[in-house]
Formats: sequence, C-alpha cells, structure tokens
Amino acid sequence: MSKIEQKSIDLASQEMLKKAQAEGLNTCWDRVDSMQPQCGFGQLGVCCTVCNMGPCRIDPFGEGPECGVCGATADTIAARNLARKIAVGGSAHSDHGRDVANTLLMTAKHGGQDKAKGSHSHDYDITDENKLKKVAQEIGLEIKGKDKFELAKEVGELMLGEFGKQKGELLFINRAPKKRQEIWRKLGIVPRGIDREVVELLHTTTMGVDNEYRNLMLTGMRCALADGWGGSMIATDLQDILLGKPVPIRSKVNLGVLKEDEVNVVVHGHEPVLSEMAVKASRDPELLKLAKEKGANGINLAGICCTANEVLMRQGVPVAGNFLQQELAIITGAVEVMMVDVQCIMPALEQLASCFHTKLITTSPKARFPGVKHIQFTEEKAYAVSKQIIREAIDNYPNRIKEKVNIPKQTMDLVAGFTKEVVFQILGGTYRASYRPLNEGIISGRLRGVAGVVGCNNPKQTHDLFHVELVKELMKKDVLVLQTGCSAIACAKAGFLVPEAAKQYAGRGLQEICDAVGIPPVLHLGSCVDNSRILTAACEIIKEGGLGEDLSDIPAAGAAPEWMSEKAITIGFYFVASGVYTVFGADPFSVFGSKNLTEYLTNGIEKDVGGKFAFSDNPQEMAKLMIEHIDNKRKALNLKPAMYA
Ligand code: SF4
Ligand code: MSK
Repeated sequence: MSKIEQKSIDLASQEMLKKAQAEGLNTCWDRVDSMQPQCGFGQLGVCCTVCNMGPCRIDPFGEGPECGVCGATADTIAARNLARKIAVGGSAHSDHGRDVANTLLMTAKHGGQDKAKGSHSHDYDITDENKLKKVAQEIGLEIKGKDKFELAKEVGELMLGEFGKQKGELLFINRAPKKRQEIWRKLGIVPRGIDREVVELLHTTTMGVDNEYRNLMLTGMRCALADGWGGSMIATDLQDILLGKPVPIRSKVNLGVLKEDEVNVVVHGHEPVLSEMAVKASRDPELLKLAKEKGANGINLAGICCTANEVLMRQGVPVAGNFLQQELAIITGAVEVMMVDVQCIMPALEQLASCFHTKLITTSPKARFPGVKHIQFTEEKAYAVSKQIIREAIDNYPNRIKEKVNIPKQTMDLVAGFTKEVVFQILGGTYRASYRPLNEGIISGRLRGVAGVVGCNNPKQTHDLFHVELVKELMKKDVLVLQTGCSAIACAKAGFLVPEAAKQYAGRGLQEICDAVGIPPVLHLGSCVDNSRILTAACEIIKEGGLGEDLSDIPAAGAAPEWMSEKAITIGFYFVASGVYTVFGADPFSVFGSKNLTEYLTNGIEKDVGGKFAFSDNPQEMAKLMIEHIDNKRKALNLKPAMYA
C-alpha cells in the first residue's frame, strides 16, 4: 500500500502522512508494509506456542504435519488461539470496570467522611444520584433512608463482588430478555464471576485440556458475556453514576482541533477517571494564568481513541482522531503532552515523540514505556496529578519548534452523548419517555432496522474507508446506525454525526424519523465499554413490544469493519452470543486454517445462540449482508418490507 490516498481517506491524515514521508518519520503504515508478507500460519490460526514441545504449525494444504507434537489438530489449535484472544479482550474491559468500581467505593468513603465533617474535600462526587438509585433498585438494594454515599458504597461493593463471584449468575444478566437468559442457561454459558470466566477460559486452552472446538467456543462465549453483560456494563453504569450520564452534546473532530496558539494536551487510551480530572485542570484559573505567562492563549485538551470518546460524551471535549491518528497527532508538532492511560497506545509513540518537543506521559501502573516519563495516577490524588501533567504541558509550550508545526485545517461538527436513557427521552419526550416511536418506525417499515457499527482502525486497510462506506450504505437503506469507539470517530469526521446529515445521506424513511425528532442518522453511544449501551438499548426495544421476544428477533445487525484489537473479538462474541448477526471486516479471526471452526462460527453457532459471524473485505458487501439479514428478520416477524428502499 504505497500511495497516501490508499492509506487513509481522511484528508487531515493524508496531510500528516505526506509530512511523515517528507521528513523520513516512520508510522504504522510503513511498519505494516515492512511486515509483508505476514505469516501465513499466523493468519490461518494454525500456529501453536502453547507448550514447549512446540512451536508447532499445521500445513493448511495437507502436505505437511496434520497435528502438533501433542496431537492437537488445526481445529483445536485455531479454537484455542481464538479463545485466548476472547479472554484477553474481556480482561481489558473488565479490569477497566473494576477500577471504576474501586473509584466509586473510594468516593463513597470520602463523601461519607466529608459529610460528617460538613465539608466536601474530594475530587470525585456521586454525580448522577438518579442513576445510582435506579441501579441500586435493579440489583435488589433498599434505597429508602440512605444518602447517596451510603448507597454508592453498597452498589460499589456489590459490583466489585461481581468480579470474584464463584457461584450463581452475574446480576446484569437479568437485563436480557427472559428468552435469551433461557438460551444461555440451557447451554450452560451464563457467566458467573467475571474473573472466574477469564481464568477458566485460559485454563481450558492450556496444553492437554479442551480439544473440542465447539466446547472451547461455548466457554469463550461465557467469558465474552461476562464482559458485555458484566465488566463493560459495570464500567458504563458506574462511570455514569460517578462522572455523570451523557446527554447530547456538540463538539468537533479531527486533527484541526489542535490549536496553534494554545497549549495542546492530548488524552489517549480508555479510562475516563483521570482524563475527566484533566478536563477540570485544563480549566483551572491558576493553570490558565500560567499558560498566559508562557505565551499561550489557553489550554486546549483533545482526545484520541476511547478516552476521547469518554470526555467527548460527558464534557464535549474535541476529538483529535481515532486509533490510526495517534502518531499523526504527534507529527503535527503542536502537541505539548500526550498523556496515556491503558489500551490501544502504540509503543512506537515513544520514538516518534522524541523527534518533536512532545512529552509522552504514562499514568497507569499497568502501562509503562521504557524511558518515558511516568506520573502515576491515583484516585486519591486525581486532581493534583492532573494539574501536575497540565503544568508539564505548559512548561513545554516554549519548547515548541515553530518550523515543525503543521496543523491540518480539517475539523467537522458532531453531536455525541446518546445513551439508552437519552434515546428514551428524545423519541418519546420527557413526559412519555418511551421506545414506542422507534419500534413503530421499524414495524411500519419507515426504518428498515438498526445496526451497531463499532471497532478500531487497522493499517492493513485504508483508514476509515470501511467505516464510512458501510455506514453510508446503511443510512441510504433506512437503517439507524448506533456507534462507539474509533468507528464513531471515523463517521464523525465524515460528517455523519450531525442532524443535517440525514438530508444528505439517509434514505427517505430514516430522514423522516431524524427530522421528526432532531437526531443525526448515526448515534454516538460512547467508548468501547459503552457497547453495553447498545445491548441495553436492544433490550428496551424488546420490552417495548412488537419486535419479538428475544434480541435475535430484532431486525438488527452488528459490524466491526476495521477491527484490530482482541477486545473487538470479545465484543463480537458477546454480540453473537446475545443473538446478533455480526460482520467483521479486515482479516477474519485467523481461523480459516480450521474448516470446522470456520463453519461453526459462520453457521453452526447460530443453532446454539441465534447469532453468527460473517467476514468480508468489502464494505458494500458487508452492508449487503447486514441488510439481507435485517430483511430476513423483518420477514420472520411478519413485518412489511421496508417502506421506501
Ligand atoms: Fe505443539 Fe501441542 Fe504444544 Fe501446541 S500444545 S505447541 S500443538 S505440542
Ligand atoms: S479505542 S479498541 S482502537 S475502537 Fe477503544 Fe479504538 Fe479499537 Fe482501541
């Protein structure tokens, strides 16, 4: 992939790639080229390093070994490799959820102490008491006579207990339709404790344990469900309680949000507990004064990846870019500090930052880079740590080398901040909040159905192309699109996340709905853990009635067009295990070396859980597959065909 236009469709990114090329700077696009050809055994999933009798590899053409030293076949090896990825992806989201539960507990403790003293001294607060009460009631807690800190303590303790629970079922499983719960129970895949499911899945993949691909996938689904209906859902709900539930909010996206005359601080990673404090610190009068003294006109905070989505949803902080733009942000030469927490942070940033004045600062004890400045974040000192990092950025502003600065002009308006609760109100109004209008829209055929389009970027594909082309096609066919993660950022840059986009891109039916309620045709629901919002919104559709009894009945489909992370695999599995047809772009999950496993994932699994996977390396074909599926579901519900398209 040598031409810059083939590397990214985004003009701002193309400009930075040209700069990188001119200055001899290495990016992931160069590195992916230098990797070619990538290992065929790895791509097919038939390489095993599980034990020290290996590494072993199976010849996919049947001319070499048919099994490893231990006798493991391609089916076992590919299924074990995939199962390990599910466990890793689930552990990442869930560890995030655990940290939020701990922050909630700490807030409850400090809040209680402060109340006794009659003062408020702590950095965090219980921001959404209503959601706290709702969650508390839902999980069986008595709310009467308890203040918000007492209740937060009880909720936090119960939620934290979900990680180590040895028996029983995860509490949020109850949110799923009854029919879905029964399917899971029958198959024995209702998750128990989140940690337990990750450990058990890893155990089954060790040498000489589970050798049956279907069983490995069932255990994998239980682990993935523990993420989607456990770790991720806990992260989303507790973050809303702690930091506030998002509401529709306008902002801007793309590298042009970086400012020539201000101190630029880029937050990158996934966890909002520190970045929320950084937003606060960037507005601190003392620090703004300091920035002025250093010659800057202000402090400009912008985000990359899902930390960006988190602070966008709640604070309207502009987004500098998605996953493949992390290096490009540094190449602008205008970033004083890039502060990173966990996940999706390229190790290459360290070397690249050293070519500019940019300071890379790590903040999590879980994620250190050799030779990179580390300012450890602790919940107890969240604001002080944030101020220290912003101060570092201000002090670094005079070191910016003017000749090296090149900020692309491109920005785009967007509206984010959609949640299950917000959709209720927008569709039904404050006094009769309901999903009825959405269900009616689907039943009448004005809306063909709903799609969740999520996930990363991958330099093996043209940056943003799959997201944009797929979503364009879905809108045209009257499919309402729900998005999270880097996919939402890609479509925001394309201008799909504003109400006016309906006129330009949506089919007539979707346009009518968007015009009536004033929403964009593509709704931004947040970060990767917020895929749980898509699950809960789907549950509301079922509860509202008229579209079946189970999630698998809804005319809906999911997609991860440019995925790269193990987390995307886990998300795919919890969607499929919840009954959703899910299409993956780029390379499949490295399973094609096993015919049986491939057949199970794309067909057999449907008999077990009602959802299945499809793989395609063409966005138009992905759209076609999703639309066909949606139309089939409409037929199965005896609904008329889509009204207009
Ligand atoms: Fe080879 Fe079996 Fe060991 Fe894998 S577990 S490395 S296939 S001997
Ligand atoms: S950040 S997991 S690249 S979506 Fe959530 Fe983006 Fe994928 Fe990371």
